[in-house]
Amino acid sequence: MQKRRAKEALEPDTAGLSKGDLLKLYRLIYASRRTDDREIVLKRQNKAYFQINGAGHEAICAAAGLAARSGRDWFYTYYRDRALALALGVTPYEMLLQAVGAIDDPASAGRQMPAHWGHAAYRLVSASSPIATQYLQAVGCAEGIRKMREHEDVRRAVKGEFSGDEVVLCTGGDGSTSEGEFWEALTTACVMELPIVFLIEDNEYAISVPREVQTPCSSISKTVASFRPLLLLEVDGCDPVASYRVMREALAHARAGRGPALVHAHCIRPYSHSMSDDQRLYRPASEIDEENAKDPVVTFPRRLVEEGVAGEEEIEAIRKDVDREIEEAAERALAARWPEKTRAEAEKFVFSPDVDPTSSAFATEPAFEGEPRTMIDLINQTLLDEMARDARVVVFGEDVADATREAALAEVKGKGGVFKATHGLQRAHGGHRCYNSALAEANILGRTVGLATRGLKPVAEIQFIDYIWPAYEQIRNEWSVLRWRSGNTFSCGSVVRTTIGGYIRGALCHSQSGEVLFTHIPGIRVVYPSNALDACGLLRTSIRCDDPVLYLEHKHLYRQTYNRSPYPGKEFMIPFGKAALVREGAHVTIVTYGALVERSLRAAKQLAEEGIEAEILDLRTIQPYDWEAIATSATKTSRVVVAYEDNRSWGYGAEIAARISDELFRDLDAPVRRVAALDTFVAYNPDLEDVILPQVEDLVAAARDVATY
Ligand SMILES: Cc1ncc(C[n+]2csc(CCOP(=O)(O)OP(=O)(O)O)c2C)c(N)n1
Ligand SMILES: [Mg+2]
Repeated sequence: MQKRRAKEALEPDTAGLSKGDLLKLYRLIYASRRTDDREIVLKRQNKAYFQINGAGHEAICAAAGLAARSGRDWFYTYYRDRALALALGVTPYEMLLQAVGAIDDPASAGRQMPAHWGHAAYRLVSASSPIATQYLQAVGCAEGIRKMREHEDVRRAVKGEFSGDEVVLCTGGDGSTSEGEFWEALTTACVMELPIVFLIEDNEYAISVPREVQTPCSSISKTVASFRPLLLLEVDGCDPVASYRVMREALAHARAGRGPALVHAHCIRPYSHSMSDDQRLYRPASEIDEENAKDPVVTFPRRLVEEGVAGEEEIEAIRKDVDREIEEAAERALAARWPEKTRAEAEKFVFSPDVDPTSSAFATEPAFEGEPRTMIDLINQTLLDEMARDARVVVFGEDVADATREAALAEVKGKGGVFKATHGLQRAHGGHRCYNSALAEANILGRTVGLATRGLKPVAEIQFIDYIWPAYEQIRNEWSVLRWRSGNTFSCGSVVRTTIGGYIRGALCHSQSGEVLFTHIPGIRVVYPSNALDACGLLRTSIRCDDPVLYLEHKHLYRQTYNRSPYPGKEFMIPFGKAALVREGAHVTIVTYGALVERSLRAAKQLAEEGIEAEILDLRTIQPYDWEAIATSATKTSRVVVAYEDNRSWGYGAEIAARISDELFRDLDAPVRRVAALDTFVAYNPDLEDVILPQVEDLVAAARDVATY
């Protein structure tokens, strides 16, 4: 009788959760804490090499997992989300496999630290370590979902299951909201009214830095209150029932297509930031004690008993069962196989193991049609045709659309990019396939990753490489590495086109090169065509392969008459890593690419008048590059110049020259010489620009020196 009364009293507070659900919540909360505890022991025994805990975040995380739909919604998480991962279906055993670095770790196959959640079966997208990169990727994923919801062409083209009303849940800490990417993500989620829920787990600290340093009035929900349309909910994240109610409301809001939601959940951090941190060094004991009184591992079972939902013995039975499961999991994980200690294993999944853009499948014959056209024209035509062929292809970036306000299209010609590379794409394929992004480069890259993960094929544009740097975090730590770090369970094959290079009086912020800052990153293909025909064939390969491709378009080459070509047809492709021998010669090899190809040809003409015949190799793709062609030519001429437009020091030529001296030393009759820009910036004044960037006479002098050495 008493029990029933207690249950009735509980009724309004259970948010529709049954006893079974409530006990499940408790089990998740307890299992999360105990898995942390077991992992901490493993770390102390040096059997795990890193540990970061989810302590104090279990209630909101378990509730979020229960409110969402595992395997149908998409999840972008952060390291405190152990209880969320458990709720989605990841087992303690799988978590401990990651802790010990086992090959069967489903998140990363031994590549990632523990607590970097990932599981393809649950659409739990592989997490990286930068604290805010997930926000923009989640937005990209939600953007893909919205396109699939509203546009049949996209929906039909994207492979895999689409549940119609799937949504994205993206989590982060209070400190992470200080990063610009959080604000960029929130902005786009609201502007595009995306089906996404942001969950901010606020434990008031970012390692030792308290929230008053990070957030105006110390409250992220107050700070974002003016964002529209954003459903804003605040909750005690230590109360699993209240958390469930709020998460359910937020997810239902996004699911119904009413736009994004943000849940601000107040959590605690009883275990310090990580095992490398001791919060007693910067937090008074009284503050920690006060917080610990809210610990859901203690308060929730007490409440379940007090409110008559369960008896002590039921709670105890859950604890015992979880303890046993975790102990077994730890024993099995400790016996689990490691990855093979081989180079092959270490390099596996840097690129797609299934689609090889260097293969002959990407070597197709041209079927020329029409008059010769410029490089910019053929890039445009290739995009137009690839979009027609594959509705997964979406083009976005700054100013790429013809006109965002589609009503204007009837009256105007359309913008189509500051160089016109994307002109007419929106008109031909619709505003959902070619559209303007916010003026924010990290936003473009992060969304590219998310769109590609959801199965679309973004071909994004960064207007100038000079402005790509805010996106470098996404490029370096996310775009390049998603496949590798997830053990090939997630990937983001996509293309980022950007303009590069000088000789246009563009001064320092419209003339930069910097390509080595990308070729140096594993996992990215870097394409750098020197003429219209190659631009077409290589762009098609970039779109049809399954790797991240940085496609560099030299502004100076866009409209030169000397590099024009008739359109080679809708199936024309050039494989990556195959140089073009653009001139044969016996005396010296010039290895080059981009704008220096034509300059090298001019230099070769002058050299020929002196009796020096230069052989010129156009690399066409600089990652991968055609070592075989370089070695063949270098062995033939025994004399090599590497010419590139970027700053000379630590540049592309350094790597090529180093490899030539390493592997072909005996074949050389002269030192390898580099021709490159001065180690300064590109100046506006024409004379200064001429001095700074490599010129024909520099090439002539270097080739003559090497040829006559
Ligand atoms: C971009 C970036 N900068 C710094 C770090 C190092 N770091 C890891 S966690 C963390 C604090 C994050 O605080 P918060 O977002 O509040 O999450 P919490 O750890 O409190 O749950 C920092 C500075 C990082 N991982 N990424
Ligand atoms: Mg925090």
